[in-house]
Amino acid sequence: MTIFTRAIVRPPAPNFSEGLTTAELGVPDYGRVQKQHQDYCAALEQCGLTLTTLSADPEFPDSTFVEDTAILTERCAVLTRPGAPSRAGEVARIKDSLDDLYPWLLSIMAPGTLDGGDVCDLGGHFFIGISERTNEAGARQLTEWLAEFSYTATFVDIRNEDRILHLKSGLSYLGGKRVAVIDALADHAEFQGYELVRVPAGEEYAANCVVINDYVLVAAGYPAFAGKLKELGYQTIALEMSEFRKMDGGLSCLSLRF
Ligand code: CIR
Repeated sequence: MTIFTRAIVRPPAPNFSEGLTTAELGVPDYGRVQKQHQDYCAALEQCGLTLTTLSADPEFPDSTFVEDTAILTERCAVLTRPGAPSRAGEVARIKDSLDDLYPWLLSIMAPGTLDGGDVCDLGGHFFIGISERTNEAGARQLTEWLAEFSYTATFVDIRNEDRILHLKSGLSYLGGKRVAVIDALADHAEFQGYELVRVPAGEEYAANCVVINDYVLVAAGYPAFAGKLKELGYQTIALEMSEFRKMDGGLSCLSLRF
């Protein structure tokens, strides 16, 4: 499993609630958003990560979801081209933070679109979700860039799964051959050969968990899934995510880890 040492985060701006959402769970409370983000950052530090904290950016209300703007690997980094027009400008804002870190900073170009939330790294093999945000051209470009660095990728078409925004809204890599997955995705042929840990019905939101070094970050309030992880021997850190969920965000979206 990759050892992570650093993460980039961007605190939510006061107009966070003006971002995109399909969730219909109400308007986020900014005080609670800030508290949940602070707790998230503290958890990343508990996992051993040193944080680069960018400034909140009210020009882009969704910009706290930094994961969507870049794909970071041990050998290269790829700037994305987000599928939502309102988020396109976020990429230029993250580029400065990555320029110094990655001699190989690549880009997804038009007509390709790709959101980081659709890209799951399983230790050198990548699942790329084809979604409302990530198109086949974007997925093909990423596959070609990754191949230059000896990584492989397969596509997972989630365009019929209207309950999830991104691939990683319904799936997470847990190390080895193990993948946490919601029932709606479990039958995809691409997952053959993997040990699937099913996320219990009713707890689908918890499928977006994040393995970082010795810990797994999980959303608080999903006890059956958290219990499964503990039975499998994982050390979990539960984080309240209610306000990010209102904007279709999950744990992985809030940082770029490397
Ligand atoms: C959006 O719709 O783009 C944001 N409100 C949520 C993005 C969540 N990102 C992710 O799952 N990687």
